Amino acid sequence: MIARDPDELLGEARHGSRSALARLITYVESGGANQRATIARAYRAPAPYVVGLTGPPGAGKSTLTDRLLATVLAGGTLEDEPVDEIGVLCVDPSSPFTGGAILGDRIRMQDHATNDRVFIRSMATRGHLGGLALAVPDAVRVLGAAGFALVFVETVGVGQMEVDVASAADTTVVVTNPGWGDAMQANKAGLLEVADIFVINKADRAGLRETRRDLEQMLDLGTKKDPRPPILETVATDGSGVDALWSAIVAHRRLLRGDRREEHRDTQARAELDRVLAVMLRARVGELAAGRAYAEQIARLRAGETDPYLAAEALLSES
Ligand SMILES: Nc1nc2c(ncn2[C@@H]2O[C@H](COP(=O)(O)OP(=O)(O)O)[C@@H](O)[C@H]2O)c(=O)[nH]1
Ligand SMILES: [Mg+2]
Repeated sequence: MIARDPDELLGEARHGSRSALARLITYVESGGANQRATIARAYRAPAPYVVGLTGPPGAGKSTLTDRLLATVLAGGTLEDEPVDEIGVLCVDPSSPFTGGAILGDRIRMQDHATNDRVFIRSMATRGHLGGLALAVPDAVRVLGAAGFALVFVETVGVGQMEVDVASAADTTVVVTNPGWGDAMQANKAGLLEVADIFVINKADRAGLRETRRDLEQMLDLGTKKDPRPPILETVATDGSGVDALWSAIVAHRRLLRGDRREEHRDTQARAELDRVLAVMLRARVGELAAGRAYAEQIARLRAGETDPYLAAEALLSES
């Protein structure tokens, strides 16, 4: 029987218990007293270094992650720090059955899913107020508290979620494929906001040059990132370009741990607080909407006696 107390579980997780670690992540996903106790401990431990891989379904994120795992496991260090254990969190809302997502990712990551230095977990994306995968940043911190120095987060890029998840990542890799110029144009603002590194995976396919040109153009016109995100080419299925990708990731990390250290910590702390504030405020809206004062304001709006701005101010000032 596993201990249920978060402190005890964390102690066990630090000593390598995967079931304790899995239980703690379930706590941060599911709410309640254990969630808060787990989170309270997790955020007091140093955060791991987080590499986010985001992109559409089928872009090759899992295959790339698997290759990157192999690279890190073979090297064993993250420049200055040894990497004993690596976490992988997968967020795939396009899969209606979490079970299916787990199975799919496990099959793709078969080489490493059974490696005892790798912990792979599929995160639920539903059940949180508006916040898809809200628990991902918290789960990342649980992994950090359990002693993981490096975590990969794989997420399907869809609008706000990719931005949310990127805010939990130190280095965000946007994975595209040849022929996706139009799809990228449609989501240009989101991509430019999150990408530290672009990867054109499936570089063995036609349309590589056009896609690179489209990406370069997009960066020419719109990037605010400094340094400009590099555009790399990979073939995840045979490993081509993966070492160069890892080098680019490490170079970005070096920047964050060096000159940008304070700025990066500030940005991350703000992202963490804003994320939780937004959720709490949304919950507050729900509470207000269930109240009597809200029903009164609705009646007044229907009767043409007020406007939504006045009504909202009235509700907020009463609460
Ligand atoms: N031709 C080619 N196929 C790839 C490459 N990378 C991944 N794939 C295939 O694309 C499919 C989707 O890959 P997967 O890693 O599951 O994508 P994800 O949904 O982004 O995680 C799989 O069948 C992979 O074998 C690549 O570089 N070239
Ligand atoms: Mg995948």
